[in-house]
Amino acid sequence: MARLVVVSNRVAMPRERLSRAGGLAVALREALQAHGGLWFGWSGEVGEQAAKAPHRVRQGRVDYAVLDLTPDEHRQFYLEFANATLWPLCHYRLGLINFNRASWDGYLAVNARFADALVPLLGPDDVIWIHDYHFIPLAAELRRRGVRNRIGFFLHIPFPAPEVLAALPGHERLVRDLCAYDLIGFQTTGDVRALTEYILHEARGSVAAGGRISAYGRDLRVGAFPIGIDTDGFERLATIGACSPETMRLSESLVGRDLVIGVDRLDYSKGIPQRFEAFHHLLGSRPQHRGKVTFMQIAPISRGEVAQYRKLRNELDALTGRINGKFAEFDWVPVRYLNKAFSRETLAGFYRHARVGFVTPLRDGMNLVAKEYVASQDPADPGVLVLSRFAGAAREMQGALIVNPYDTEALAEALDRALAMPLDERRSRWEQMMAVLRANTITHWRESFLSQLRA
Ligand code: ADQ
Repeated sequence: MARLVVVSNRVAMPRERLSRAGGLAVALREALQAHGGLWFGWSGEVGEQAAKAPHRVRQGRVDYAVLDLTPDEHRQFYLEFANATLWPLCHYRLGLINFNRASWDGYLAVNARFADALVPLLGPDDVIWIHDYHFIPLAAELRRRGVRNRIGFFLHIPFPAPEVLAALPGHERLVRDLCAYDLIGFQTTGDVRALTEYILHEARGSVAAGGRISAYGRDLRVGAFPIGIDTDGFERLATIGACSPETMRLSESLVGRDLVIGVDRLDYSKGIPQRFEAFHHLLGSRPQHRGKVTFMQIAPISRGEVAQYRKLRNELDALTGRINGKFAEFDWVPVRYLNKAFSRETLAGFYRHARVGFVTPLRDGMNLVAKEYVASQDPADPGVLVLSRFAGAAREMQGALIVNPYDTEALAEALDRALAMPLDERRSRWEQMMAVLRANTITHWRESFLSQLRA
C-alpha cells in the first residue's frame, strides 16, 4: 500500500509520551507505522533561522520531519492568523476576530515555506493527509510545485456558514485553496452543508450526490467523518484510574458529595464561564444542593500569549471567587478550579467518579471530553452527560441531556435533573451512547477517511 504522509501543526515526536499526546496522536502514529510513513509539521520551537530543510528523526517505519518557526512567523502565522483570526471565525465569534494583512501574508508565507520543505521528501505514490486550520492552503502550494499525489484534508474545528466566513477578507482565496484537495473531511454534516452552500452561492460551483464538488476547475469530494476515541482503551484506563491514588484522594475529599466535572483547554469556545454561572444559579435557586454537590473544573492554560485567553482567565478567577465567597462553608467549597493538566489515566478515573460530565461549548468541532467521559463510566452505575447542542458530539451522543449553553436557567435545570436521575434512566442513556462509541472509534474514523482518500 502507498506510503502515508501526515501533516499537522504539532508533531508527536517519538520521544513524546503518547499518553500525554492523546488519542489522535496515537491513531495517526499507528497508521504511519502500519504501512510506513512520514509525519511532517512544526517542531513547536521558535528559532532565529528559517531553515530550508527540516530536522529529521526516524523510528521504526516512521520518519519525522519538523521545522522551527521564526519569531515573526510564530507571531503572524500561529498566534495571529491561526489562533486570533481563523479560530474565532470558525467558532462563530466575529467580535473576537483580529485581522491584519501582515498576519494573513505571514500565514500564506509559512504554508509556502512548508510546501518547499515537504516537496523533496515526497514520493510519487505517497498519499498525503493534512490536518486542521493551520494548513488550509498547503495543498494548493504543493500543487503549484507540481505535486499530483492524492491529498486529503481534515478540519478538526467547525467550518463556518458562508455568511460568517464572508467576514474574513481573503475568504475566496481560502476556499479556492481548499478546492486543491481531493477529499475534505469535516466533523459533522452541518460543516459539510456550510461548505457546499459556499460552493453553490459564493463560488458558483456545483455540488452532486455523495459530496462531489466541482469548483475553480477542480473536482473533489467532501464528507462528514466524526472523530471518535479509543473506546476500549478508555474503558480500561478508567477501571485502572478509578483505583489510582489521585482518584482515591479525590473521593475521600468529597466525603460522599456528588461531583460535577468539567475538563477543557482554557478556551473561550468551551463555554466555561456559562458553566460557572449555571452552577451559581443552581446553588442560588435550589438550596437542597448546597453542601451536597461539588463542581470541579480542570482547565490547563492554553494559548496564554493571546490576549482573549488572558481575559478569560481573569473572568474565571473572578467567578470562582464570587461563587465560593457566596456559598462556601467551613467544611465545603462549591467550586474547585484547577489550571492543570493530568495524565489520561487520572482524568479517566476522575470522569468515572463524577456523577455529571458538564460539557457546554458555545461551538466545538466535536469535543472529545464528552466521549471520554461516557467511555469512562461504570456500566453498573453510570453518570450523566450534560452536553451543549453546539458540540459536534451532540449529533451522536443522543443519550446526553442536550442543552443550550446560552440559557443559564436551562443549564441549571439540566444539572438538577442529572443529579436526581434514577439508575434505570442513567443506564439506558449511557448504553445508547456507548453503542455509538463502540461503533465509531478513532480507528474507524481514520480508516474510513483514508479508504475514501485512497479510492
Ligand atoms: P480541542 O479543542 O483541544 O480539540 P477536545 O476535543 O475536547 O478539544 O480535546 C481535548 C483533549 O485534551 C481531550 O482528549 C482531553 O482529554 C484532553 N485534555 C483536556 N484537558 C486536559 C487536562 N486538564 N489534562 C489532560 N488532558 C486534557 C480540537 C477541536 C475539537 C475536536 C478535537 C479532535 O476543537 O472540537 O474534538 O480537536 O478533532
